[in-house]
Amino acid sequence: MAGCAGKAKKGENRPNIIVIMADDLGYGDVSCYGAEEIQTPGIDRLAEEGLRLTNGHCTSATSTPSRFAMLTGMYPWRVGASILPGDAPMLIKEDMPTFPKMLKQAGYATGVVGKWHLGLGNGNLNWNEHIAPSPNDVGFDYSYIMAATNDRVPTVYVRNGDVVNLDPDDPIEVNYRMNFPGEPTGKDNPELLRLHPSVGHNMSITNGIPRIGYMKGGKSALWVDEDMYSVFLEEAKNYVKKHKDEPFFLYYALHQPHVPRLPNIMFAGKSKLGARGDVILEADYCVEEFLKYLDELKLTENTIVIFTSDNGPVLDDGYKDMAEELNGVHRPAGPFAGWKCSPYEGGARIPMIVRWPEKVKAGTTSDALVCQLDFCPSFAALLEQPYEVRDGMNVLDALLGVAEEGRECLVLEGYGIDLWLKEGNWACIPEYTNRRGEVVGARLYDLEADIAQQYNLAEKYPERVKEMTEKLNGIKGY
Ligand code: NG6
Ligand code: CA
Repeated sequence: MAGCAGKAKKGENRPNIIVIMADDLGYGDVSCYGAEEIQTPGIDRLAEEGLRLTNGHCTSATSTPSRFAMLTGMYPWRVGASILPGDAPMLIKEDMPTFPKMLKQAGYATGVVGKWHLGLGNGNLNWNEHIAPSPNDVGFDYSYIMAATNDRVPTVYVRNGDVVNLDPDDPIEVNYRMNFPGEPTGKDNPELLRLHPSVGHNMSITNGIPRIGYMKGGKSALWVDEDMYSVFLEEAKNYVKKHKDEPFFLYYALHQPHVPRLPNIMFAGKSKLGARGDVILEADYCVEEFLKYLDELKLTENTIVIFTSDNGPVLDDGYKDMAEELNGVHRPAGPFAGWKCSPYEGGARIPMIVRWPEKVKAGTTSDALVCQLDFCPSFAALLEQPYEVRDGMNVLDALLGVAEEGRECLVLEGYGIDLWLKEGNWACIPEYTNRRGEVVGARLYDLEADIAQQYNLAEKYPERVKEMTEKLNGIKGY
């Protein structure tokens, strides 16, 4: 494969860089990764025109930690990252090196559209005033985001640190501990709901959907879930249009297929898999339309588009949306064991496709071990930008399909600080003490012989468990 990529010189060739990140999309949810029950032609187009990585990882089996790692190049458990509420303070410190800051230094315009989930403000957030820090204080020139997740309040968009369409006479209040007097909740007012929770999700109600957290006011600013796909798609398109004549970076963070799964009428009922399948079709449509728009603007050739997901899939994630009942024989995590939140391949091995027509050979695949953690150091190398490497590595050649090898090892994370190590063919989850104080024995899997992680070989190979545990502890401690 040598010869299909070369290093760009500073200032000579600065390709646009776009990271499209889906939310909770599994390895097996995409037809170019083997899904048969659902077709994703938009995402498949990227694979046909680029490199499909089959051993690509997010660092973690949940959103906040994975996104933190992608944007900082640092393992998220170093800062104790975990799923954040909608009113959490900004997790990325203003003095931390970030992917967008590195690109700004290289002369790029930088924007983020979609799900943020990395905190805003410094605590005691007032949603009615300008919010800082926001993404604009950690490297993005432009941001159009939802603060956390689509199941968490406040259910409003925030543009460059200001709530969009807010009426000053109807201020927003948010509280994650207690309700505001007189405000209905999913728990007390099930008659107001059009989608019921299966677990949690019983606090404030927006658009007939109960959420996590309490919120009051801001009526004119509330989002409409069924329109979110188009709001973010139009924002993403406008961003590239505005910056088409200069190098730009866009982090386009899709909200699908995270709960609540509320497809637009264009997609409702269009998959065999119920609402979860429908919103995967919706996400795929967004990718397809967005790629067509890059064609229209003649940006396709010199733009690196990476498509990926923030963690593995889940069926029932807290709403009675029939995802389990209608799943049939579909395998959202593909051949892997585990799901979102679990310390197995299915939690953190996700789709990862790199398209760059100028440099990456079309229709290729690679099983090099790579991680979203590596995006920043790798592109810093491409652009010859100084970058203080912490945990991410320069695996540029693997990301471009020039080298067959990526990393030798990678630390991954389930839910909470539940770390495991992947090294070559081996996955090791060291012995640990769970929240109930019980000791859970070590687990060791040979991924080459046992991709579904069915056979725990820890007792058979205690030396390997010991070595891998020490290695993991060493990485934790450095
Ligand atoms: C969990 C929520 C889940 C989802 C997840 C975050 C409950 C019972 N579960 O706490 O629905 O919101 O957080 O998902 O509330 S993530 O993809 O953003 O990490
Ligand atoms: Ca997620």
